[in-house]
Amino acid sequence: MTNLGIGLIGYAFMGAAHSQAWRNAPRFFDLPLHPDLNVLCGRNAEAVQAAATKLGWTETETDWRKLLGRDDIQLVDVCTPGDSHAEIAIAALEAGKHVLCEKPLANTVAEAEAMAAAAARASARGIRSMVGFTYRRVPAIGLARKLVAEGKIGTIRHVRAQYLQDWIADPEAPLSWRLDKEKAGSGALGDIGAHIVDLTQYITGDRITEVSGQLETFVKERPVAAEHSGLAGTAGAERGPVTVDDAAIFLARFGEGALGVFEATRFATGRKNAIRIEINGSRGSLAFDFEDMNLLHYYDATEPADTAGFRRILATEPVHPYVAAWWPPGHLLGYEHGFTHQVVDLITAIAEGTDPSPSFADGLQVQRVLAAVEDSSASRQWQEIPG
Ligand code: SOE
Repeated sequence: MTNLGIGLIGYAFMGAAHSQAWRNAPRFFDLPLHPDLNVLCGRNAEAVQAAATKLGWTETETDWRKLLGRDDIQLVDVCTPGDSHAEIAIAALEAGKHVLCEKPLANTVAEAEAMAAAAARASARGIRSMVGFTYRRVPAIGLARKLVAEGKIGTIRHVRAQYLQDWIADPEAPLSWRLDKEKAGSGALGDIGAHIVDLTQYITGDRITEVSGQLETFVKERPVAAEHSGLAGTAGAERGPVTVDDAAIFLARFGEGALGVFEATRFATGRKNAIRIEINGSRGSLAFDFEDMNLLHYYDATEPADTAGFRRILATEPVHPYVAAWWPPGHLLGYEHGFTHQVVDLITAIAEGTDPSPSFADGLQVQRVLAAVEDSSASRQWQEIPG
């Protein structure tokens, strides 16, 4: 078996999740290439070394350009804030490295366009790229997509999607990079709204064509973080402005005629990581909530009225996507498994010489939807999604 040298940039929340995925993938899946956790990269030498020791990386670098110059790195995994995605990913692709880039693909449509163009050029040279819309790899989501593709719910009429968190509902929760437009591009819209845009399009196999949205920033100023990592931080004495949206809502039209209602917020008190998707079709419905992520609810409208009702499918059978590699039926998967499935699919595509999905072009299309929601909120007009 050939080895695939991995270089990961970033070691906070996403860096840890990706590290676990690279480590676990060959332990549970039969892979055509073996990922080697060669280099962890971050700017602070001491902190990156501590993270490397904890997360299982062999060496460290403090300059991502040096990482790109190394012969023992064939794949660069970008887990930095959005403001550096384009520069790093494009340079990595040009250096002949495969790239996995965290979502949203970029902070602006222009950056995402440049990344998609670089990915297309690299693909012609056999270099692969993927954007990390991890939730696609939840088995129940894969099952939902399959049922839609098989026509089990017929023609889709309604798409209802919410991504609900509450980690900044407290007005004294400190500023993190996720609340800084320069770093993150947008707030709830890009951080979590991007996931439900991708997921609903993935499940339905359809695309959003127009949107009408509203954004709101409820808490306009917060304590500057004395320390911050992942979603947690401690408040310092100074205060600073929140420059992104706290919540985003939008209506959408899909290409094949469905109507969509979307909501992304970090102020849904009591909702920790609820990704709720309900799809109603002419022959039935599907419903999913990530807070109960092993379940898919399926309603078959063709069943006799006296026994029809939502069926609760536990997507933990070996026939469900990815499940056979893990535990016996019913032994449940969690948040981290999606990251492992993501790298399994990426490694497989690299070995097979095919472009994995979601591609940078898919990431660009999501970026266009996000930008259209922002434009709509500013103009108070419906906005079409170009392309
Ligand atoms: C924070 O809102 C966050 O970590 C997102 O950035 C991730 O994409 C999501 O998976 C969980 O929540």
